[in-house]
Amino acid sequence: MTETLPTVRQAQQPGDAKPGLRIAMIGHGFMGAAHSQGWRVAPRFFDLPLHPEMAVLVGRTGADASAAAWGWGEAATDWREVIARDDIDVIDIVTPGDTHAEIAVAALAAGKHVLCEKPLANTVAEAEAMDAAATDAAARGVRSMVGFTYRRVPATTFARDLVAQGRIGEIRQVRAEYLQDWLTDAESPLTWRLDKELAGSGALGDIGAHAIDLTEYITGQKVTTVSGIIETLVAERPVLGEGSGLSGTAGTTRGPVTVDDLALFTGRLESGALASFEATRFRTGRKNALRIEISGSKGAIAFDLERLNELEFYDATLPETQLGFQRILVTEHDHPYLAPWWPTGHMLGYEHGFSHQVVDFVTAIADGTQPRPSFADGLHVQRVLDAVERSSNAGSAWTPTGS
Ligand code: SOE
Repeated sequence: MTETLPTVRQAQQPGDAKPGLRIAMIGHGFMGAAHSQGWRVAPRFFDLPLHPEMAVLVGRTGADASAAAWGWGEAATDWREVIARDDIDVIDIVTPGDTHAEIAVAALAAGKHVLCEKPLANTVAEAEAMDAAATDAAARGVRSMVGFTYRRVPATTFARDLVAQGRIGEIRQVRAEYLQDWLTDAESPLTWRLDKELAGSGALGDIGAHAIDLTEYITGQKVTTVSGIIETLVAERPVLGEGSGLSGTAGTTRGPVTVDDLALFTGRLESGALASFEATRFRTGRKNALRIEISGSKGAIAFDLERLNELEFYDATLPETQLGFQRILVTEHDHPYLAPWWPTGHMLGYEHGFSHQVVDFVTAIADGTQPRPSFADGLHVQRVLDAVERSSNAGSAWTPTGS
């Protein structure tokens, strides 16, 4: 069969009449690199209604080098000055969680659309303030979205579609886990993700938040009550010597780890179905395994981020002789987000979710609709995280999430 190649859209050419959308990104760690890739690549492959321009990269130190490397027009050091500029339309927040609320609330008040990395904030109170600011801004046509990027992996969106079409029937059980192992070495240093002041929580908020959001996204149901336990496995580590984030090196003195390393919890969905969750950065050998398995009355689906182009689907309505999980390669042009990419069978990777995130956010801005996940969705996840911590403190008591 002759394969029709997708039309690859070239970068915006002079004379292309699309209105511009000028972006300022605040922060330039690992997520800054990933978001930059999204902003740069999305308009080259997708026919966006507005043309994102990578205008300013903001960072207290070293932003010049990152801006040059990732293709931002200029670098700046003061986010308040950048938010006050008339030539900026969007603020993209990729800083540690302790600054999300202050930046987002200020940006929304200044009439800038805001994309904010997950988890939305470090506390429920901060997330509530952000949600209130977002509601107020929405009335003025200003949009906001939280960066739960794994919703934008074609296979997870396709899983959501199958569930919505009733292909697995009534949901009876969910197992969701996010497993990494980058902290198994007890001598790896105290980066900001191990500091409660900066990160809010540990594995729970960093990666457990993804497991919660993905469960709610695919099932279309919220987690209403939880029972959990969180634990710190290595209480002290070398302080940070050189570098930062995931690539920081160990210094000579030691300091306390103030966040959880492992979070185990069960939750009830709106329908009453039970879900089990696990978030750990200590699962030896698992590098980035965000896995979800959903069992229903008519079938089941299973996804693993380490094999992100695949979705397992079990159709229990087939004759017994044909039963079995089928492995669907989610690379067809008719699968979600895939039309403008490569010929059938040619895989996508981690970074494509960030382009899809840009597509959805920019489209919503142009259409004047509320993009999802909204700050209200982010606030809800924050309440689930908070309920897990409260449950753990109360000896794993069942604790309503309040949503
Ligand atoms: C580190 O644990 C991390 O980068 C998370 O912060 C991201 O949200 C996740 O996507 C990958 O792992």
